[in-house]
Amino acid sequence: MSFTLPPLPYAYDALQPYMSKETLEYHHDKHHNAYVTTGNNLIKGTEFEGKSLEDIVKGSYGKNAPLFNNAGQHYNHLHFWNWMKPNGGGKIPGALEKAIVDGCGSIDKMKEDFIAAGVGQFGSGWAWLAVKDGKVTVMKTPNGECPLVHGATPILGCDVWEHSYYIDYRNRRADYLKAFIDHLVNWDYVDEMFQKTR
Ligand code: MN3
Repeated sequence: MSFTLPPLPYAYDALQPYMSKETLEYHHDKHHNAYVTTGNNLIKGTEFEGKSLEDIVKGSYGKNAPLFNNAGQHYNHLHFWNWMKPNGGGKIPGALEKAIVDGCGSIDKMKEDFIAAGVGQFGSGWAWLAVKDGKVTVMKTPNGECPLVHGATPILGCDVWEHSYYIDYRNRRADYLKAFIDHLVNWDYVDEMFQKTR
């Protein structure tokens, strides 16, 4: 199975004013596309050809850094586009909301910790909500890593590489994360991933 770049699930201008058309054009068409193309070149002739994306991410971690970086970022971005939607944020489905309150203390505390994780990730990386040992928890990872390689299952991630926010927010990463969690998150997709962990 080779990697392919699906189209965005909404129009390039659909996330304005929180994420611009220009950001999505660069981020999806250039950055994500480069992970797909490079990943496809790197996987040729390796033991990972024909495996599922999740198995490639987990199997290449710590063994084949160039392949892991590109496969990991392909996995992260496939979900990232779906973790957002126009008029996002808002109501969190009931069972997921309860699990977040159980794991993180409250919805407000989860948002505060999620933003702090993204701001506190030195350099490039991701902020996450993940399910670990049955509990919803906030995590952060560097570069192309995701919770899958740390014994957890991601249910929400926010890309804090500068390419994700610098056009719209310049150096204000905290403002970007706040806009993401309050106005962009597609909680139905988060819930879909959460339900698969149950
Ligand atoms: Mn990115």
